[in-house]
Amino acid sequence: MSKTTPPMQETDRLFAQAQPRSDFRFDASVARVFPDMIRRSVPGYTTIIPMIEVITDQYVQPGSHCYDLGCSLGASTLAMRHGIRHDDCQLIGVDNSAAMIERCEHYVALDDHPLPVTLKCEDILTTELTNASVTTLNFTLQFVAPDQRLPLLTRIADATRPGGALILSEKIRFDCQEEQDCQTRLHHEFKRANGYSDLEISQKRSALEQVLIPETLEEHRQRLLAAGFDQVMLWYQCFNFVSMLAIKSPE
Ligand code: GEK
Repeated sequence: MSKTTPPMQETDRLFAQAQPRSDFRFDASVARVFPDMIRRSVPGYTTIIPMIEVITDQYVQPGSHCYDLGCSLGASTLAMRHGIRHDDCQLIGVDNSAAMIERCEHYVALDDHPLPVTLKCEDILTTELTNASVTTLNFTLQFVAPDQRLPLLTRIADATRPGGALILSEKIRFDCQEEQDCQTRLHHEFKRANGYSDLEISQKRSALEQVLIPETLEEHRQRLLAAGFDQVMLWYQCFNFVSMLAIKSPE
């Protein structure tokens, strides 16, 4: 693909045919259909993305770094870019899927905002984090092994300037079994309304079972505080999908 050719927008039919169970991976076939897949699978995604711009605008600081960790094709990265009004900021998108980063480069090139974007094909557990004002984990932490989540969030909090923020969006689970069942049913109805069949829903669910590990809102809240953030707010919820804002107090 040339710099100016937009990647083809394909419909997600990855789980439409019966297939042997295997763990979900962010490979080239997923990267090809990703915009369609995430929009039809994650309730609230199309609202959260533009709000990332609004939140970034509120917390970005001159001369700081902004990170999008698990940037995929750059939807959240570009939202951050449009919220950054200082030309001395650095915006860094990180993803360990080469297929995602390769396509992300095209989306970034097609976007008209002048702030440079650095894309890194790296593991967010080891990528360098310094001098941050705004960091985004938009549906990425859920794919990190649970025992690695506190060390990662602590590294982010340590790298965040006073007055800076972390936007954390996640699929969550509920302690109350009745609520868990109800919210899961509503999520599946959302997917059905977006054209996914029962077979697609159940095959995707089992592919994600060992890969996407959801936690409760309270587990997230407590861990963000333990990591070094001073305030945690829930700013969005749609069924079992939420977005939180974790803030480090100004000095
Ligand atoms: C969006 N934020 O469109 N290191 C680097 N990348 C990782 C790691 C890791 N350890 N684990 C997972 N990823 C995006 C959507 S998708 C969410 C984010 C979803 C990457 C993985 O390769 C994938 O691209 C992304 O995190 C999660 O706003 O698919 O539900």
